[in-house]
Amino acid sequence: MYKAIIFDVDGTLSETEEIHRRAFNGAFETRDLSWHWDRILYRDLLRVTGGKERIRHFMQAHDRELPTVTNVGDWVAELHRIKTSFYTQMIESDMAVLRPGIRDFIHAAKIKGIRLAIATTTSVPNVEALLASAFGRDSQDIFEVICAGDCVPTKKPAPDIYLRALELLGLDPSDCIAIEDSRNGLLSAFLAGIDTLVTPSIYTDDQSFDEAVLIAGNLSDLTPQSIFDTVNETLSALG
Ligand code: XBP
Ligand code: MG
Repeated sequence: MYKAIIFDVDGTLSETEEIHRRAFNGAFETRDLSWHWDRILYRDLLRVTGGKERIRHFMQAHDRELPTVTNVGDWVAELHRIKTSFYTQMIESDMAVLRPGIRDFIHAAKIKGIRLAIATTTSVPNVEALLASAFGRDSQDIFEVICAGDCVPTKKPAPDIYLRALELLGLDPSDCIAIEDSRNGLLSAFLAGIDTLVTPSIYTDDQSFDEAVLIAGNLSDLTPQSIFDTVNETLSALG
C-alpha cells in the first residue's frame, strides 16, 4: 500500500511554464537585454531545469554577449530575482489555474489519509504563491513536505530533490508514487527509485517517458486508489 504521493509543480499542478517564460522575458527587458525567449526556443531551453541554470545555459549555448559585469554568478542571481518577482506578481493576479482533475484528486487523497509532498525545481516563493492562489487559506495544510529550488545542490534530472523529499517524509521509495510532467522530472523520480505517473504538459508532450509506470493525459478520471491499483497491476504484469 502506497503511503504518499509526491508532486512536481510546474507543468504538473498547473501549466505554469508559460508564466515562467513571460517572467524571464520581463526580467530581460528590465536589464535592456535584447534577449527574447519565444515558445519554440523555450521548449528547447526547458531541457535545462532551474531558472538560473537555464539563463546560464542560454548565455553559453547562444553565445550571448554580456553587459560588463564583475561577477556573472551574482548578475544571473539578480536577474533571476527580478524574474521571480515578475512570476509571483503574475501568479498573485490569478494567471495560473490548476490542471484538470488536480483539485479533486488532492481532495480525494486527503480524505484517504494519503500523505502529500512536493519535489520541484522552481524557487520556494513561486510554489508558495501558486498554492496560495489555487488553494487560498487551506494552502499550508495540503502538502506536508515541500522541497523546492536550491534546497539541494543538483537539480532534476538528478534524484536529489526526490531523495530529500523521502528523507523529510521518513519513507522509502516503495512507499510513494511521483507525479511528473517532464522527462527530467521522471528521471529524477526514477533514479530515486520511485514509481512515476507522467501527465505530459504543453511544453513536454514531445518528450519520451519510457521509465514511467503510467502515462495519463491528465488526472481528471483518476483517483489515488485507481493509480495505486493500475501501478500495481502494471508492475505485476511486468513481473
Ligand atoms: C521546473 C523548472 C523551473 C522553472 C523555473 O522544472 O525547470 O526551473 O521553469 O523556475 P520541474 P525557477 O517542473 O521539472 O521541477 O526560475 O524558479 O528556477
Ligand atoms: Mg515539471
